[in-house]
Amino acid sequence: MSNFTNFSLEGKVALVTGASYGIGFAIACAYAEAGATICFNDLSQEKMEMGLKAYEEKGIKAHGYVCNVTDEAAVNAMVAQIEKEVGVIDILVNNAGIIKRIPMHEMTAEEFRMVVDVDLNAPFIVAKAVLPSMMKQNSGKIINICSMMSEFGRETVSAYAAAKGGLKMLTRNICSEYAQYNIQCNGIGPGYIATPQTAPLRERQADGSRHPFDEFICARTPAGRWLEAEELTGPAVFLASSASDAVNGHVLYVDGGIAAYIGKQPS
Ligand code: NAP
Ligand code: GCO
Repeated sequence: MSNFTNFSLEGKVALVTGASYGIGFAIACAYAEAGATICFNDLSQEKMEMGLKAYEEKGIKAHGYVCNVTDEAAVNAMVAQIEKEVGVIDILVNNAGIIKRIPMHEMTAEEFRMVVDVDLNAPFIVAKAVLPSMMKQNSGKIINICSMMSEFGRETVSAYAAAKGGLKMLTRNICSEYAQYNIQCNGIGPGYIATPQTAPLRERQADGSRHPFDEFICARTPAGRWLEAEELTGPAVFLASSASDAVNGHVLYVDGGIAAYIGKQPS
């Protein structure tokens, strides 16, 4: 089958975690456009219903679930319910994530554990829940949403960087252990995306000036701008489709060139 035409997700069932809005929502909408049936979860009934409405407004009949991805029993129950009422999950996107921006010497161990629980332990839990059916059908796609912090550190994000660095290695390990079942596990490493998660880094200052971090990121990104969630969707469809069956254990950085760039030189 030609790789140039097989980006279709027709007939596939996709689960995107934490996808009521933000990056997960954008990826799920693109998957629906490529032909997939969309399943997503959120932490609250309210946010999940908000998500369902947002999908409906785009003409997408999504299947929404309330599930905390750190709760293994709840995840297993959600996956079983999806398999019963929708079908075997062909594509998993581990998207749900949190960040806490606290200087490490001020961060409590509990705060560190909370971030690692959502950003690393949960991708393990959800991937483990979908693997048995993928192994049985001898096919599957697992995509972990990593980060520039899978490669770089910065002040105040010790827990997040540790988790996202671990997620890069979990991605490689799932590849190593499950490629024999025709399961591909890859990561997407977004650059700096304009979503609620980064809104505090873009807020206008009291005097109306740009946030210092906003200026920093635009200088650190060769594209000179924040990226949009929709700019992740082409790579996400590629990694979910048969066009990427020979791509495994890879983290695809969709970062506007950040990883290649030392930063804007003084003019
Ligand atoms: P976001 O706007 O904060 O959305 C995160 C989503 O995850 C929300 O729907 C949230 O639900 C959900 N979530 C959080 N904890 C959960 C849990 N325990 N169980 C279930 N759902 C949970 O984040 P985003 O910017 O779209 O980022 C999505 C992913 O991309 C994250 O993994 C993030 O680390 C990663 N990422 C983001 C950027 C960026 O620049 N934005 C760049 C690189 C990587 P609630 O709303 O109910 O809390
Ligand atoms: C931060 C940002 C980043 C982005 C993203 C970059 O505080 O540095 O939130 O961590 O979310 O992970 O790839």
